[in-house]
Amino acid sequence: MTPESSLAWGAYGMANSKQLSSGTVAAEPEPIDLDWPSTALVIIDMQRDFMEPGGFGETLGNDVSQLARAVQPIASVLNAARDLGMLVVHTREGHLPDLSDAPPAKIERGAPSLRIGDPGPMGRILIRGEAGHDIIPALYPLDSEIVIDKPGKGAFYATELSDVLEKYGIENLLVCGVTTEVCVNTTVREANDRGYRCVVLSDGCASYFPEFHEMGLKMIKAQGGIFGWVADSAAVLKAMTPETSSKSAVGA
Ligand code: C5J
Repeated sequence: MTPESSLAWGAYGMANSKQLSSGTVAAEPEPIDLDWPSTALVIIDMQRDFMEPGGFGETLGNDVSQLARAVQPIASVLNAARDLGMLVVHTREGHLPDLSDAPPAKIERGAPSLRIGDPGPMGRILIRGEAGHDIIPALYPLDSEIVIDKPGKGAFYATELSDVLEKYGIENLLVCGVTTEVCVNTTVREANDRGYRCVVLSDGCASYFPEFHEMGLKMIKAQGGIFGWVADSAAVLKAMTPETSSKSAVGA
């Protein structure tokens, strides 16, 4: 652990003798040992614009109810991460009100019922500061948590995420959110190329297309984990929780 990461652990954590410093996650394609002080929970785009009627996701013709299944698994892992004092990062996809960071090729794409920047029932579609751009109440960030605003699908593109992770000595990412095959997959691929070990929560991700969700997870864990590992929230919680894990405790 670098000095920065021990600082992060102290700053974010309420680590005590009952809390774990590491754990083994029963993941696919194989179990992975994670050191919690150098692991961040990254929650991708759990925004009203994707999750609720009237937002960007629905304007594209999607059934937004397909995404609701990811909320409870994410909430469970988020609570455990907060208890452990892990670094928590939330991301939001969206654009500046003047659309200067939105490529015309993105705005003009397809035939949505409303385009990015148009006024909708939750404010302008996919625009920073509008109600639809915000994170859903069930997963709302604490003031101490990091929120990364991103103009693209990947959380590293045109954001400060690399600097944040480096500052806190992060080497591993627990990744969840929506949608599995778009922003979660793009972010995991970007992270993998930057040297992070990514564990994707299978039930903490969702897609408007269940078959894309399945394939999106398969693509990550295939070929010996070509982009990372996949585990469900129960397996991750088991590794994070003192009562259920056999791993070492902080100070033990
Ligand atoms: C999409 C995302 N689906 N957060 N964004 O456009 O996956």
